[in-house]
Amino acid sequence: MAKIFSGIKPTGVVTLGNYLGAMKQFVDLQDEHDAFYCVVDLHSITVPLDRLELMDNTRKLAALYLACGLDPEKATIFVQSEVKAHAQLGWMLTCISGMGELGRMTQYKDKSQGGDNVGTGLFIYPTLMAADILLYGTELVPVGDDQKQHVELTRDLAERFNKRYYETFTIPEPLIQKEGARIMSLTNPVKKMSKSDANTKGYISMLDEPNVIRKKIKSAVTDSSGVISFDRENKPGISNLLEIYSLSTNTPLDELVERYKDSNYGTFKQDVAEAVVSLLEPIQARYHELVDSAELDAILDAGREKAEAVANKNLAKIEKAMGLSRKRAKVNK
Ligand code: ATP
Ligand code: LTN
Repeated sequence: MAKIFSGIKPTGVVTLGNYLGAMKQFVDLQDEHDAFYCVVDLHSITVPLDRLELMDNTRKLAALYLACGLDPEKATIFVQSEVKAHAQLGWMLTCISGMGELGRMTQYKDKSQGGDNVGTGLFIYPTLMAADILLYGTELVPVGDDQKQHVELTRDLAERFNKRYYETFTIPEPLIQKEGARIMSLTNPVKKMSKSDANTKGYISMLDEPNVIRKKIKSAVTDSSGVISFDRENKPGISNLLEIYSLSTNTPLDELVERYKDSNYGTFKQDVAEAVVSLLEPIQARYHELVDSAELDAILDAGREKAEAVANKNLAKIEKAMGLSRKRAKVNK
């Protein structure tokens, strides 16, 4: 069973892009792998956030993980800040990283654009992400396309550490699915669907009401050709809707293209909207049962214990490898 780690930030809403690009894959992978899924709250504080809002977001995201089908009997589900080893290893990896390589991260470049007052946390964010991954001996990291560069940096840091100290870390690989890796904005289909989009029409929240979903899809930007076909370059809007439809109903893309070849954008959009509503309704119902429940706390408490046991054991070895120990012991593998 390969070891898997992934995480989502509890920042604002969770979008359909997060679900189709990441969470859906988390669920599919939990049966056959040793999976750790984390609510990465320490990553959320890289930008200013109201404390009560962050607390609510953490619960909401954990409830959504479960509502989407993550099963605590199969996967370890926990909150990052509750396992202190993440911050500890994050610092250790920051110390072997370079300003140049961190400055080249596109997420940092995008998020720091135009601000004079860019937080240091935003800059060193990828070393904390590397710590999340490396702490568990992770082999595979299921993420959307935008995180590939961070996983590559994680690999570089792990290799550097292994060379400089002892052979300590497993070198992880990103696991990026072919479809759904990049769900685009509904208002600007050449930009990724993002929870940080100021225009709420650009994304579908996992908790949007059915009528809101219908309205957003109805007003999604397309093109004027009137032909329903998959061509990401020339027809980004329609291709994005086809991809959303395909993933929401587990129907192959070519089957949908064939089905709608003589149809029109109006009918097509209505059907996409109904597919998304049918996907999200049961998830939302389960979410509402869980979000304020004691069951959620019990699951996260158990998840923390399981994660902590693995993380602390591995951290002790990593600290020794780096020399963070009073005893001149050899690394015991
Ligand atoms: P932001 O939109 O603020 O940059 P984010 O949604 O990318 O945030 P996270 O919440 O941490 O950041 O993302 C969690 C996972 O969702 C990551 O694996 C990311 O690659 C994936 N993801 C996010 N947006 C999309 C998208 N539009 N399409 C596919 N996958 C996505
Ligand atoms: N950086 C990621 C979130 C994230 C993550 C991780 C993903 C933090 N730690 C570990 C996979 C593995 C993002 O911005 N989406």
